[in-house]
Amino acid sequence: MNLRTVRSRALVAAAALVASLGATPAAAQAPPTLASILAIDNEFITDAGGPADVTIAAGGHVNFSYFAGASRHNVVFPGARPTVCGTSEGPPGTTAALPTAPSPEGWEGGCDFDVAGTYAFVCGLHNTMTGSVSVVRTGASPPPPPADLPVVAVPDGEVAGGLSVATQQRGYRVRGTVLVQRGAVRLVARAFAERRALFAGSRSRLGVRVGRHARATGGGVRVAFSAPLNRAARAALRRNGRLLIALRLTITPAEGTAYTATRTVILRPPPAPRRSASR
Ligand SMILES: [Cu+2]
Repeated sequence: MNLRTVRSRALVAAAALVASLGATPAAAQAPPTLASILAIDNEFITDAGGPADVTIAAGGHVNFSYFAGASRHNVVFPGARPTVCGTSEGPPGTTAALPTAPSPEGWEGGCDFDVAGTYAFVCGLHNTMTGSVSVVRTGASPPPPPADLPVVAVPDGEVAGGLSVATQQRGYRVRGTVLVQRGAVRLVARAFAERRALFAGSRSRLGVRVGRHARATGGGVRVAFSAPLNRAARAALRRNGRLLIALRLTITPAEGTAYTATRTVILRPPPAPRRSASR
């Protein structure tokens, strides 16, 4: 396939992403929490077709993909490294890993960036293929912590347990509660949806992160979490009337092994405000 075809395919995909995610925010607005970088032969571009230098808010996520081409590419961070990349953050059954070696077309993955800074990346095969992710701390105050319920016990030897997530939920957030052992320091809830549910024309079942809630916790309590959906997921929910979410919860203790659990949630839009009062 020639370069022109590759580029036009990439740009069509990019246009779909942009359309779904909404316009690029003006300079005065808060940076986005999601960006996409596409590898084509042989350069990185943004989903809008520009140079692959993106700015996101701390805690944000960048998707990397190589949809179509005749070469091999990957993404290497020679300096500062993202907080986490790859399959460990995807729903079960997906293969959203960044390839460690330059790889042929058809891969897709992503990374979370929790720490402010500049993250340069380069293709492992083509040193002229470069880009960067600038991660900025936003002035926005974190969401108010949900009220903690009374102290409870967690199963012996476990960081957390008693995860409670309703299978069917309404609204633009994914909610749940979990018992957290004293000493646990960080809870991160991530919501994923299939790309095909989000973007018109996509048949990909790869998971795209559509929501996230991170909070510190001293543990010893039942802790609530509530991950708000991003714009693309809210639009998909309105459009389709339902959205299948894979909720992945990670609780990292001060020491020892992190607790992870995944639950599937069927989200429906919030009740219409002018519905009949009979309940
Ligand atoms: Cu390359």
